[in-house]
Amino acid sequence: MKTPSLNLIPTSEITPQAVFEARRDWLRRMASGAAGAALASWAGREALAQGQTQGPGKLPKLAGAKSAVPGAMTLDKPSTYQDASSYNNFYEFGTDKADPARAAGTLRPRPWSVAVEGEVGKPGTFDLDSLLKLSPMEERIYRLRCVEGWSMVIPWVGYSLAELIKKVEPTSKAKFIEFISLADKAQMPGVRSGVLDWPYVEGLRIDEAMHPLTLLTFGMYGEVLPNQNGAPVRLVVPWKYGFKSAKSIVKIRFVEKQPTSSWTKAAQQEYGFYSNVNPHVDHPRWSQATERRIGEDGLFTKKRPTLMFNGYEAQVASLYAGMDLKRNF
Ligand SMILES: Nc1nc2c(c(=O)[nH]1)N[C@H]1C(S)=C(S)[C@@H](COP(=O)(O)O)O[C@H]1N2
Ligand SMILES: [Mo]
Repeated sequence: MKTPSLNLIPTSEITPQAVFEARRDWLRRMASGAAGAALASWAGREALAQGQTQGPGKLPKLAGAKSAVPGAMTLDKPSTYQDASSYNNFYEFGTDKADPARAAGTLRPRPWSVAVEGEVGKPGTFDLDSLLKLSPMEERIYRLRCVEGWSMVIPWVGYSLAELIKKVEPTSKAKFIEFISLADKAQMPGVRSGVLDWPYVEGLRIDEAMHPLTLLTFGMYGEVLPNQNGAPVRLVVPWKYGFKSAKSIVKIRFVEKQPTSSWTKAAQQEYGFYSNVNPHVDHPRWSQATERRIGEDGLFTKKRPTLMFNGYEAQVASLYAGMDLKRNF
């Protein structure tokens, strides 16, 4: 099998169509090579959708794409690839929504590895290829709801983080997991600024991390992640505000004590540890009752009501039984 030659050419120097073709080709080669078993179901779905899949910038048709996880799909119309890859939060590349798409071409998503350490029986470093092969890929159409009040619907590709967690055998002391993003000034111009305490750190309770909806994510719209969306591997935790979904992860640390995230460090009263999407708990400076769906903007477009747990209440509410979600915001 040939080594995937992903992103050898800077994205800025080739047309989006060429990028798309290169990624499609990469996927095809992955599916037929050593990683075939791992990617078979992903490629199968891609084949199912063939003839309907449109390139970046077009609405993908996802008929036939099903996730094995109950409740993982939303019936909402997916956002366009163009919106999902050009309106981003990735402070390592600047604080403006347009910055990541413009600046993230300097991120090198290969070679890449993720260190797993702390309270586990089998710590170690996983290179990207071994992570890709760890479990079959699934497509999951999740809403992503930002704390700032906008949302998108994105067909992500990955597998439940639980698959990796089981492999490394957490000890009885592993109560929380910390997710640490790359912080490399050479690749990420925003890391030179003091806007956040780098590296970007997020955390989940172990049962939240083990929940089947929590997706270790490698792709979107049937392709590998574009740099600005957190290449080559990120988290997507669909019932929490977007910032809980750490991008470009290099370290996963199992710990006994609740970690402090970069956002909590930046403003403790505004960003709590749980950060579950909750229309009844306002951000100190704005309401969280409604949201603006990116791509539906217009002067007279009505905002959408924000749903409890971002619409995943049936799947995740039991994780918080008996907890005061106003206090544990
Ligand atoms: N490393 C890192 N991860 C991050 C962020 C960031 O700035 N740095 N922003 C978060 C926020 S606030 C949101 S809303 C989502 C945005 O993901 P998207 O750009 O793929 O929509 O990524 C999250 N993950
Ligand atoms: Mo966000």
